[in-house]
Amino acid sequence: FDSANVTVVFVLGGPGAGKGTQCARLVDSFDFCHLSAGDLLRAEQDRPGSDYGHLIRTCIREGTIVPMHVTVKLLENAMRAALADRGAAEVHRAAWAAGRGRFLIDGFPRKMDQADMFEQDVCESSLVIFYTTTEDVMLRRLLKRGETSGREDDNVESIKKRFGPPVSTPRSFHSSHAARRAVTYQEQTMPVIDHYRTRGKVAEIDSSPTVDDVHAASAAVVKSLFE
Ligand code: UP5
Ligand code: MG
Repeated sequence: FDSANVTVVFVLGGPGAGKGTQCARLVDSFDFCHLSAGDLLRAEQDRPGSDYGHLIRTCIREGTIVPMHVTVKLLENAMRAALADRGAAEVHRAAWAAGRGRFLIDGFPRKMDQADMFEQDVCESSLVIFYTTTEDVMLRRLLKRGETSGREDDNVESIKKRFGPPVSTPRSFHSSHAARRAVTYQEQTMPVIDHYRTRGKVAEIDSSPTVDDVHAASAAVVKSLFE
């Protein structure tokens, strides 16, 4: 993809931080195409004939990260489809009609190797929106969503695995348990944030307030990208 024609915004934050909710609002305000890596993986998992269904289901339940080539390919395909679809139902608006694709990539990259692969093979990102709140808030939101979501990972056990061990966990604990334990958000995703932070691309937004308030903060950041 030519970054001259495509704007990519990564949206990161812990499980239940509100990525999907905020992306939906940003789509309405800025004509983005919203691609959730988790949603694409769940769709691939359920696709009859997929070679990856079993692998994806296991990773999602265990809160581990699906091998990156699977996720990057799904994202790339979805981006191509959206660009080819320009002018059609979902992406009919001004920015796209003028030949510029705008993508919100939600829940990706969660690991440094994914970030490198995406930027090399697909496109550079312009901005990383990073939603932060406490694990308490995230846990409460996910358990509430779990009452109706049908998501296999909206249960206490999977949620804890998705959070990963706290950053303060002693090293000795990691070395004996890391191989078996899902070490996800804190250990793997934080280096991605740090990487983009040194490049001045991270907008950190507190996602504890109401959906409207978080949206206002998010819209202000995104607006500056297009001015
Ligand atoms: N809610 C949201 N905002 C609120 C607010 N301000 N006030 C009150 N309530 C609020 O929100 C969660 C719930 O909170 C909703 O009910 C919402 O109404 C409410 P949501 O917007 O859905 O949060 P989100 O951050 O999107 O949470 P999600 O559970 O989707 O985050 P995860 O990062 O855990 O899930 P994702 O789908 O991205 O990934 C799932 C799994 O896929 C991963 O664990 C991993 O196994 C796999 N994966 C990969 O392997 N590779 C990838 O690149 C991506 C995913
Ligand atoms: Mg989500």
